[in-house]
Amino acid sequence: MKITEVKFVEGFIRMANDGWEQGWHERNGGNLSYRMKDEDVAAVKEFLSEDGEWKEIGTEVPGLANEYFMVTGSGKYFRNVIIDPEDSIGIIKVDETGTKYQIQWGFVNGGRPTSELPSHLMNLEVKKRVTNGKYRVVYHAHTTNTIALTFVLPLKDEVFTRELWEMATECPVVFPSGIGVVDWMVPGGKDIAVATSKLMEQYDVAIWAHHGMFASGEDFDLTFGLMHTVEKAAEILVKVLSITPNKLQTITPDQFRHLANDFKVELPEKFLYEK
Ligand code: 2HA
Ligand code: ZN
Repeated sequence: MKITEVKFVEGFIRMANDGWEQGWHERNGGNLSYRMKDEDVAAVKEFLSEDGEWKEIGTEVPGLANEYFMVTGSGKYFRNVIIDPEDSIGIIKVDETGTKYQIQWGFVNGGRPTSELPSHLMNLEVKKRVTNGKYRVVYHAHTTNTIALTFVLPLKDEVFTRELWEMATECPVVFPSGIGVVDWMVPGGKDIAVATSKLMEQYDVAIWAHHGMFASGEDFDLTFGLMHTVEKAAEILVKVLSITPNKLQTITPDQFRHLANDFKVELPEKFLYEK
């Protein structure tokens, strides 16, 4: 069996390619990470090597000590993942202190994990804790319409959540806890990782102003679907705002409360403010 035939590897590659086909990954834009299950590690054990150097993550993730992750590579193109996975993606292990990682598979041409590794691992650590280990995927993409909105909407969680909820009835059901927004920051380091992972304590989605989006979920389908739903809502809002700054009608706070009741989701009142 080839490693690319193992189910989680297939799922990872398919998700990367789906993102590319959406137009969210110009050049080397975006990155993807997956916290592997014990059975995933067992399924690829024969392909893993423990000879690699231990390198600094650039932050501390003690809650992920000794865990394995599949991640996209720094400077690698999502467009190439499907044709050359061994070059574009890799498997890393985090050490027992949660400060170092070792490449155990992939990145065959001297590559290394995504420049956003601190954000990915800190988000995965928070999500592992707050979901009791359920969430395993963190996805970052340069979603066109969501980025466009960061130039015209106030950079506030309440505003992005409410405006995007109004764009499609399914939205509050798909992301009932809402969306967090990070002001413009330098990407690739610990500071933006700390800011994003703080938002991930309560949200499954975080928007980076003038940059892109982070989404997290249980598996590849749910995480891709979440990113897709938010970006679709953003596309509708861009179209609406392009027609007129004033909506003639929309979904009202009371209608959201009614929906929450029937669909058995909890919608925080902070998003249902009167305008
Ligand atoms: O180039 O998207 O945020 C990868 C990125 C950095
Ligand atoms: Zn980016």
